[in-house]
Amino acid sequence: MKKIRLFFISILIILLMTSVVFAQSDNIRIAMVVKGLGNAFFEACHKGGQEAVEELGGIELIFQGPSTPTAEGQIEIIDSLIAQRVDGIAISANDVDALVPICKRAMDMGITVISFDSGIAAEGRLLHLDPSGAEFIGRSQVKMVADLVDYKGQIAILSASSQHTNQNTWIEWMKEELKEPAYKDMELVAVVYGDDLSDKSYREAMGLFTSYPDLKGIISPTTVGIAATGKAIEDAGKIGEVQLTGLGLPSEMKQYILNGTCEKMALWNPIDLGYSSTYITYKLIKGEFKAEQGEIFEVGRMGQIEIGENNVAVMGEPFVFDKDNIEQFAEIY
Ligand code: RAM
Repeated sequence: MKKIRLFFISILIILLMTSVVFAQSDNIRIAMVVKGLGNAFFEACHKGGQEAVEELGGIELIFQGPSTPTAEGQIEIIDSLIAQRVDGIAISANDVDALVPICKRAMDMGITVISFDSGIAAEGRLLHLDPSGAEFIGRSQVKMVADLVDYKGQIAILSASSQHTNQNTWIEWMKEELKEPAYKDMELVAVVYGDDLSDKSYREAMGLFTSYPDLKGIISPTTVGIAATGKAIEDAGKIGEVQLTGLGLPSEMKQYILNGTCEKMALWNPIDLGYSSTYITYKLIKGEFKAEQGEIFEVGRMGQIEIGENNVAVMGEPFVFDKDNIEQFAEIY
């Protein structure tokens, strides 16, 4: 009797285990790999990814990132995602080249890889999704700071890491824009890197005040950097003396916009960015999108997106935030 019971229990366990395996294999597994954990910008991307999952169904979304934004940390994560045989990876990369070999390996294993936000070189991904045109972002950041400093004096850039593809591309365009005659009385005195870590960014901002006592403005094209710089300006008693602009999350910048530390700044909607990245990865896995230059695809609630040169797809123009609209946007992201 005992033996029969044991037999049935074992059969039950086996059945349960296989149903777990089957249940798992039904879902398409997509990993969103971000620059680093603890960055509210990427938490908003994650939220958008979950919205795509709810809409499309049958997806398990894995959200991962290293504790500090390094390429090494992301390589380790992708290595383990390959071992887990996920179906797709959407990555915001910490380095344009360093991630190419591991992403190539993932693609060789049949995993669909795209980059979003911060890209990897074309050989390492099927396509890259940019939230907004790089040239437009770079040039408009300079226009904003120029407006705030009356087109005169020293300015500096406080970026994320020196390896971050998105910030580096924007900075190249900022330098291009600064060549225009309108900026002849402005001087870019430094580009410093806070590595998308709050404390390092804060220290770099304080360092700028010491090294350049006449500094008039800072562009920080990173949500982590701009919030830390806002705090540094406040703590150093430099509100109104050093102007701040860049790319910031309304929820993190509200106080600095309202108290005049940062009169205006820009950003796109990170929820939409995460939604679109997950949506596109899913459709590529399903074979419904091909990732070919010139292809126009329907990305759910976002409408049509076209794949351009180098297989880069660009979403829309960023929003500009100031005292008039910051409170409304701070509620959303
Ligand atoms: C930070 C990250 C991200 C960038 C935003 C603007 O959160 O560096 O990659 O897109 O800022």
